[in-house]
Amino acid sequence: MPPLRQQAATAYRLARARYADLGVDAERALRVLAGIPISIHCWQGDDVGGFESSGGTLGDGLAVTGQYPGKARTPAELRADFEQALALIPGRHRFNLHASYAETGRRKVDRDELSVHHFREWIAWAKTLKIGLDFNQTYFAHPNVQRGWTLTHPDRRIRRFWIDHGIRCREIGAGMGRALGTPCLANLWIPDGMKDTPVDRKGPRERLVEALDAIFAKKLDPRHTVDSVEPKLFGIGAESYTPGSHEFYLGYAVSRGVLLTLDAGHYHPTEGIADKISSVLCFLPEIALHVSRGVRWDSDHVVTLTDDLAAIAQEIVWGKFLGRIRIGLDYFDASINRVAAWVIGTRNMVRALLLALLAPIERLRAAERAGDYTTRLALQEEMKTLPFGAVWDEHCRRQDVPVGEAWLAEVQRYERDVLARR
Ligand code: RNT
Ligand code: ZN
Repeated sequence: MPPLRQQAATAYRLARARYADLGVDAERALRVLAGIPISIHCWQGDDVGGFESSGGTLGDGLAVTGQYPGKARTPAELRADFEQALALIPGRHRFNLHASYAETGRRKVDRDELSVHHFREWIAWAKTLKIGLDFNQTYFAHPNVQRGWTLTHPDRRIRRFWIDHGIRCREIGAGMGRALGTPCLANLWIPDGMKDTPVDRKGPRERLVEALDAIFAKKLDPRHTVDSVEPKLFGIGAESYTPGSHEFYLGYAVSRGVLLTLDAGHYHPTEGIADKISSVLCFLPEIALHVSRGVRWDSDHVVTLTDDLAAIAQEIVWGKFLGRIRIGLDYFDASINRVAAWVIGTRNMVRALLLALLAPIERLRAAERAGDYTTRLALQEEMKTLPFGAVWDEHCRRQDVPVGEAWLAEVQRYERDVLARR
């Protein structure tokens, strides 16, 4: 048997011909795919821990479960782990930081005092890797999250603290984008909500509008940073009410000209985000995604190649929205090797995009336009057994990352040599 890489090249030649018969250009699909960046979240590497000296506990609507050994304890470890993951993922991607990953040395710097200076090591590292950075404001794991309130807190002083945090974070995003020459997405999600039925649903929302307007008051250069707001239907401890609901932020994003972040785990368990994409893009120039996998609730399981994921990728590709959607990931599993979690989830996101790129979409569209739903259904089902795997392997081969499951041995070696010694 020839080695795997050689087999892959042969299989690809056959697959390419098969796709060509259907009017699909596999070469073009690979070219497009190579240019799609995924914003990979830092927080899978250390269970959303961050590096603040205060070391607050997580909570505030977020929960990480599992005790797999070897999590990153320092920024240097997180960077090394991520580099290992990147070496196993085809394509050029981005790294998505949270404000709680600031490096402040021995000094305690509170969230309302952070500046781009505290991220200079991250920026220098991103520069050497030639990757872009994205950023998230951190409204959890802090003593000023009180009774589940941050930007909607009834106390003006607490609101002010968080508003200042938001302002600082936007400036940090701009600094990152300026330094790296690629606009940084500065995303905002707050955990605010109520466990039980509120009697005042309006007040917190009015306070939130005011707080957001204060945060976004200053216009920043979109070549450096763009803002986004992330709605959520519910959270742990906020089962009955969240002021920052989908309707709230959709209205806010449209009226204020900021992006909307659709997180796959933030809706009713049977409600997918794929169908929302073309709706919100009728009214917003750009959106962001937090691709995640909820299991019964917003559990943030590692992204797998599900029908939900395939549907998201189809909407992005078939809707010709690639230039208007910033694809990011959001999950955290501490029960498996964390480097593997990054690799599995990101490879699946890329795989789903490739599947969509390889669909005979012109024929499907023509059938649908003609009302020929028989052909549409027949093709949709035939698509599922086309030789997709051969094109995927070819992508990995060309991008110089392990083909097939060979990446797993690299992760196991890294676990033995590095993670197990922590
Ligand atoms: C929480 C949101 C948010 C966080 C990260 C850590 O439900 O999805 O995006 O997961 O910011
Ligand atoms: Zn999210």
